[in-house]
Amino acid sequence: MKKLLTLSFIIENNRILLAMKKRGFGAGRYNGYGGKVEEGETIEEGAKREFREESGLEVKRMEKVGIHEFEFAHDRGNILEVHVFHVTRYTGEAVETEEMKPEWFRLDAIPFENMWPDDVHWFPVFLDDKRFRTKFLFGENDTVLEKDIQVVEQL
Ligand code: 8WT
Repeated sequence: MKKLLTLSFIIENNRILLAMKKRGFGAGRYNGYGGKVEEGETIEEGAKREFREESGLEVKRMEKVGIHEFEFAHDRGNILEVHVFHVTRYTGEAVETEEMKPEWFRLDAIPFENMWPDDVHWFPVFLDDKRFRTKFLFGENDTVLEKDIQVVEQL
């Protein structure tokens, strides 16, 4: 089974917008904005909706930059297919919600120790403005058991 999710980031002026997830899946970690794609919406529509709901920002333009396949060792066969977007035009200012506390980070000071353990592996490719396809297998405590990161011409 595959589940479709989105994950979106703003990068501007050598800073990236991350949000501390305050509750639910991934609580205690900085992350981009995203979530499940719902029935009846495209992946892009889902990405924009989640971005608006979680950040208060309205996406005007975004570009798909990567696709992850995440799998957990204790749940083999259940693939989380995560479509990653770079938001290049938006309106508004990020607000704190019950779910997320936004914070801008310099690109040379990304808090990888407080992020998903896969991020430290693929962010360099993302920040280098390359397109990517990855597969990660997670074990106990979300440790990375296996990883495969491919730079691709087209997604
Ligand atoms: C990540 C958001 C994630 N890794 N890098 C994530 N960002 C299922 S493992 C995982 N959510 N979930």
